[in-house]
Amino acid sequence: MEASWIVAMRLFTELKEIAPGAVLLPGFALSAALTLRDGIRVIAKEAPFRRMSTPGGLPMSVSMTNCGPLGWVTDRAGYRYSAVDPVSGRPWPAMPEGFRSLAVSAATVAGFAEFAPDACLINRYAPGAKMSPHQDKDERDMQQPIVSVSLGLPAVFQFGGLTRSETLERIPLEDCDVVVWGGPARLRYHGILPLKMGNHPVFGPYRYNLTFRAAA
Ligand code: MD6
Ligand code: FE
Repeated sequence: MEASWIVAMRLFTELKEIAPGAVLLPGFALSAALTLRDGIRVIAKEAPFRRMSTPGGLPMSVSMTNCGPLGWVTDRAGYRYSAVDPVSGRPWPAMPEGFRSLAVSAATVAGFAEFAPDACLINRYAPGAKMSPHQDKDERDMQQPIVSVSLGLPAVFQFGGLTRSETLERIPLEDCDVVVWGGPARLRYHGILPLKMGNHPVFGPYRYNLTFRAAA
């Protein structure tokens, strides 16, 4: 991205530091919301949302699909990235250019100019769905950040330390908020509290979360 464009983007972007290496960009995805909704619809036709099982065999409460060269999957064999959708046996749908450019812009304003995502996990939360605290450590290059886009219903993000025992801070995430995290924050524990019921004018009774990663 051109240097003058990055300077201009920084001027107009609200940036809140959550922790060293982790920033919240409130409303950063607002201008892309309809593009993202339409993209999710197309992707879900090809690779439907499904509740995957943890290695322990329990179904996750969050429904998931992926787009891009690699997709995050879990089953009895463990957590990993796969180039094919295990349901269809075909490659994951391509990552729409509007998805990729949003993620790269967010990473760039947050100070990670070299972000090159090859995976986009799409999480869908219905009321009651949650994500227990975990670390994201299935990616090969821990120097690259993760870009996380929240869409639809609001949620409470839990944000901890580098060990499971540290207390979790609660950060409210609204529709179109983007969180970028990397560097010293990359391996912090985090989760999502059970989603409250609601209805969003664009996304209906769900919260969607797109997490972009450089997995390979
Ligand atoms: C979610 N997000 O927001 C779940 N992981 O629904 C994550 O697990 C996550 O938001 C790594 C980095 C950012 C995230
Ligand atoms: Fe995560």
